[in-house]
Amino acid sequence: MTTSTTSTNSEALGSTDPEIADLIAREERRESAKIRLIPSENYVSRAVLAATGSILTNKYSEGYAGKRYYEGQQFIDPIETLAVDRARKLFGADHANVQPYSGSPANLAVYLAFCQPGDTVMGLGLPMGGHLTHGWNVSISGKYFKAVQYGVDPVHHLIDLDQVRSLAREHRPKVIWAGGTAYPRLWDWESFAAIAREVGARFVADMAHIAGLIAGGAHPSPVPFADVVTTTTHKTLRGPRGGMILCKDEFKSAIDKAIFPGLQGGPHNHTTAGIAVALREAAEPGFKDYAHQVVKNARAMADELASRGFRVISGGTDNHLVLIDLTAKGIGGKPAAKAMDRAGLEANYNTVPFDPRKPFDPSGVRLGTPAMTSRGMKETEARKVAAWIDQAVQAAGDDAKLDNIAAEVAELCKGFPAPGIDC
Ligand code: DSN
Repeated sequence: MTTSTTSTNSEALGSTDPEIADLIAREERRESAKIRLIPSENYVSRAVLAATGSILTNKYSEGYAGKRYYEGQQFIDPIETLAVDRARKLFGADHANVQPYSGSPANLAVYLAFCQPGDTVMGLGLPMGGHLTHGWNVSISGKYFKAVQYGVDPVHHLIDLDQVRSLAREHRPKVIWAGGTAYPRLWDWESFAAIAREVGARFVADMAHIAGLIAGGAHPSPVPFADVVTTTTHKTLRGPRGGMILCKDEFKSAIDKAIFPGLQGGPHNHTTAGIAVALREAAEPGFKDYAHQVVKNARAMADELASRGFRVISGGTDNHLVLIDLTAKGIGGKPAAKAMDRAGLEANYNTVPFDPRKPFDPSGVRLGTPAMTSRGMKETEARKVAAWIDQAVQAAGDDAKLDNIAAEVAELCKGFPAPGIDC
C-alpha cells in the first residue's frame, strides 16, 4: 500500500512538475554517489519518508491531543500521542513536546518559557563550536537577551568548566545552555546542572547533534540532569526535519504554552508522524549498533587524518564529528571543502576554536560519520575516506584529479546503498 502510494506520488510529480521531479531525481543521485560527511545530515528510512510525504500535510491541528481548536483530529491525536510516548520512553523523559518546527524554534520556545527580553543567558560561543541560538550576537538570542558566551580552553579545546562556573557566578544567567554544533567531545551534563543549580539558572541541554548517539547509548544522556532538553530530529536520530523538547514535569505547562500558542500555530502533522516512525526505529536493538558504529567510524577517521598530518581539533573525537584545521596544509577550509565536494566528499567549512579567519572563509572543515554509517560503512571505509580527503586537499584546483577521486568514491558507494534511495 505504502509503496504503491509512494510510486503513484512520484509519477504524479513527474507529470505535474517535471522540473521539480527532475531536480529531486538528480539530488537523489547526488546523495547516492557521494559520501556525505556533514555531521548534521543523514539518510532517513523509506518508512520515515512515507510518513513525512503523506496526506497528513493536509490537516490543521492547533493545540495538543484531546484539546484542539479544529475538528477532525480522530487520527492526528493518536499519531501525536504515539510520537510523544515514544520520545518519553526512548529518552526516559517526564514529558515530550514533538511540535517544534525544528531546533531553532525549540530553542526560542525555551527563552519564551523562562526569560524576559533583556535577561542574561549563557551558552557556548558559535566560533567555539556552539549554536547560533545559544546567544550568538547575530541571532535573536543574542539580540533580545544579554548573552554571555563561554568557550573551550586554547590548548586541548575542551569546555572549560571553571570558566563556565565563574561566568555563571558573575552574570547569574536565567538559562545556561550546553550543547553545540562543532564540539567533538563528551558533555559533562552533571557538572553543568550543578553550576546552574548553584546560580539559580535553568539548565537546558541542546542535544540536537547527538540525540541518536544518546538514544543508542553511545553518549551519556542529559535527561536525568537537565531541566529541559531540546533537539532536532533529523541528525543522528535519523528522523525527518523537525524538533522536540523533553522536560521535567514541572516545566511541561511552560514549555507546551511556549510552543503553542506562544510561538507556533499548527503542528506539521506529517513531520510528527515521521518523528514517531523514527523514534520507533531508534528503539530497535540495531540502532544501538548504529550509534556505536558512528562513533567508531569518527574515531577511525580522526586517527587516520591525524596520521596524515591533519591538525584534529581536541586531538580526536568522542562523538560523530571531527573538526580539522587546514592551516598546516596551506589551504583554507572553504577551498578544501570545495575540492572535497568535487571529489565526491561532501563536508562543510567551519571555524576552529580561536580561528584567526572569518566564518565565511575559516580555517577548518567539519566532518561527520552519521550518514556514511547509515549506509553500512565501517572503520575500513572511514579510513579510506580520510585518505581521499588527504588526496582531495592536495589536489585542490586540479579538477581532473578530483574527478578521478569522485569516480572511486562513487564506485565504493555502489556497495553501500543509501537508505531510501533506489539509484
Ligand atoms: N545547521 C546545523 C548544523 O549543521 O550543525 C545546526 O543547526
